[in-house]
Amino acid sequence: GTLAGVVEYRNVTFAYPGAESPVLSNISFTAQPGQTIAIIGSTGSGKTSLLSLLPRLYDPAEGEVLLDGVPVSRMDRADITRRVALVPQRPYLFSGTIEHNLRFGKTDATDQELWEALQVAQGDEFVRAKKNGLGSRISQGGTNVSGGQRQRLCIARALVSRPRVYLFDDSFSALDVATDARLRAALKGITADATVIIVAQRISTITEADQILVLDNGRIVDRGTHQELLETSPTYQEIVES
Ligand code: TTP
Ligand code: MG
Repeated sequence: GTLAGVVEYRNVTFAYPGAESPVLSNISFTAQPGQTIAIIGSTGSGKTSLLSLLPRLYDPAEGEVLLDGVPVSRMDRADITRRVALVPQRPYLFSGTIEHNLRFGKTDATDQELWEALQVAQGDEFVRAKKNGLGSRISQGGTNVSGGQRQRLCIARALVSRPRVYLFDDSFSALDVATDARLRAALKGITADATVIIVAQRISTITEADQILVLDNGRIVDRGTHQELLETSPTYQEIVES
């Protein structure tokens, strides 16, 4: 079959424009289709910055980010956007209907696809409860829905676009533990052959990840499964105990 959704960071070092010191140093990892890779680390450790390099919100100073073996620096952003969906840490909704927000990036999605995505994202109930359903209006910035609802709509939007690679930046932390667990269980089916990279705060969100990268001050200090890290990584143990 064709390779689709292989993500590779190769010795990536990155500093924000104008900044003196890098926020990411020598980052290397590979994520394969069918895998879930989790990134964990304290605030400011560089998790959001790391994700931002794949959709080319920024380009690294050194090293390469590759998608299916091709450096993303040689791909145009529209091509990357078709294959990679980023659910940002501060999910953004624009003024318009829920339907309009969900179809962003895949305008020809059917209503059934929208409802399926909402169901996986645990957002179907609150949308159905609204008088106008999918036609309900969202105000600029999504201020008329709660933080957790906004997150679920942004997750549903990513699902509607059917990417090869999903990037979830802390997308589950505004959800209660039970909703988080239901959402991830539903997500498993729909993302089974995609590549999933999850930034998380909560350990329970990532215990089943194929690989967990522990980020500290812009470096991957440890990597492994939950069980391996419990046995080998003092930094991970600290996070688990916190
Ligand atoms: P982040 O990559 O935002 O760190 P994080 O995502 O791990 O943190 P959190 O858990 O709070 O979400 O930031 C890493 C460093 O980069 C930090 O010193 C802030 C800096 N930074 C910028 O200078 N500009 C930016 O646009 C961002 C996102 C971060
Ligand atoms: Mg972040």
